[in-house]
Amino acid sequence: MPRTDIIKASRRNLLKGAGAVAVGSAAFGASLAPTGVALAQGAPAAKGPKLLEMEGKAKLVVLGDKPLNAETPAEWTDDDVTPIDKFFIRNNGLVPDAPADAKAWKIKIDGEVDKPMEIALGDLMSRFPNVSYKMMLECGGNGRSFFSPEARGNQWTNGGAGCAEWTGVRLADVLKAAGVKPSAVYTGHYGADPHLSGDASKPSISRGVPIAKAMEPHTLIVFKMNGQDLPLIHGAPVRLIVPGWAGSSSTKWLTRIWVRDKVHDGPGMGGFSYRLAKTPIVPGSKGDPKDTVILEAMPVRSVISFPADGTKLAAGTKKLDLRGHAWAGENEVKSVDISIDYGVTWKPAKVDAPPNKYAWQRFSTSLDLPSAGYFEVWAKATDSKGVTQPFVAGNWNPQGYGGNPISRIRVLVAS
Ligand SMILES: Nc1nc2c(c(=O)[nH]1)N[C@H]1C(S)=C(S)[C@@H](COP(=O)(O)O)O[C@H]1N2
Ligand SMILES: [Mo]
Repeated sequence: MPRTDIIKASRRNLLKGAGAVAVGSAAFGASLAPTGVALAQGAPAAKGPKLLEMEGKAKLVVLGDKPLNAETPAEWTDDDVTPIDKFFIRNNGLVPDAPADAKAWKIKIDGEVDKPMEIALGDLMSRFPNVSYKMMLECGGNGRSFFSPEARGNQWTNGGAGCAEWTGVRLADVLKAAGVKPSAVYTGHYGADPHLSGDASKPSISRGVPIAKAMEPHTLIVFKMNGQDLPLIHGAPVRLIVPGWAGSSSTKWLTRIWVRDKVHDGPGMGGFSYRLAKTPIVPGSKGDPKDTVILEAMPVRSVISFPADGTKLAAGTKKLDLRGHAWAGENEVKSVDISIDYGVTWKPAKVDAPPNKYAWQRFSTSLDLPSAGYFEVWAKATDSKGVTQPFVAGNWNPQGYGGNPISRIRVLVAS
């Protein structure tokens, strides 16, 4: 009943200043300085959004063109399995050409293994058991835009994450077939995407994971996404999915897994890349790469998928149905609490069990709205270790990892 219209509810439309119905973009924008009281999570109003125009993809919010990075608006995270067209895109280099013969695509396994091998994708698919799981892929920089002062990199809100159904073979099965030596410590992953400079000898990025994570039964070499052949932009014909961890080790266009006797040192492993401050540093300070540690599992996070930020509700509305998703890296989400009074009081939402480990979890509730007027709805997820989302992005670091403040939307009940 009560939900009349969405006042150009999406952040994109708010930013465009389109449709100043009842509550205009200016009214919202002005109250949302990072240090202000109202902390609802709109993107900075100064930067107009650019929307993705790509065949097979929805109009995602483009954060950068070269390399291409685009995020999923919160109101498009309502599906239990993120459709391919709504799934975020994160590239560090250029997109390689589609292979003429996907089954002939070769993957090399070498380094600390008894039997180094080069296996064609077609053989890999038939030789090892195929498994499917619904699992999160989340960019290490998801939430970066919530840091103050601004941290370097793509200004993701909460849209650098999605939960797709991935089909592939277990990396563990392939590594076991190659015979992992006791000296194995870490993996180093390589993809076929050319470096931005066009220099094909330079990997655009090459990250890896500790051997234990590589052997975890949900870490997959994947060739299908939501039951379809992997799309080129998501790594066709074959990629890694290292669920729950920073997405950067989920190498697209996979060509090689180098099993190493030490922590991998490819591009994206050093400096401040995908690293957190070992001890807290002064926000905005230069920092020292020596005082950082590798970002591994992603922290607990929630996103409100319904209603959209900026929704205007009809006069007399007393109830608001709210939905969203929450996830927590290696851990399960145990609770999600909702506040409509800036964190003074909290009400637990219903949280569904995940279909399998590493899938996001649905939360839902019905809220009582005490009056007409402006409300912020805040959602705070807590994981199985008791770790909860902070009110603000803390533990500032130069490239902005680990920003997971409670999620927020704004609604206006007409009077
Ligand atoms: N070869 C290759 N693999 C890559 C990347 C890349 O730039 N090149 N980006 C990584 C990063 S940082 C992320 S978050 C995910 C994004 O995957 P998606 O574009 O399918 O959403 O892919 C990872 N795999
Ligand atoms: Mo990423």
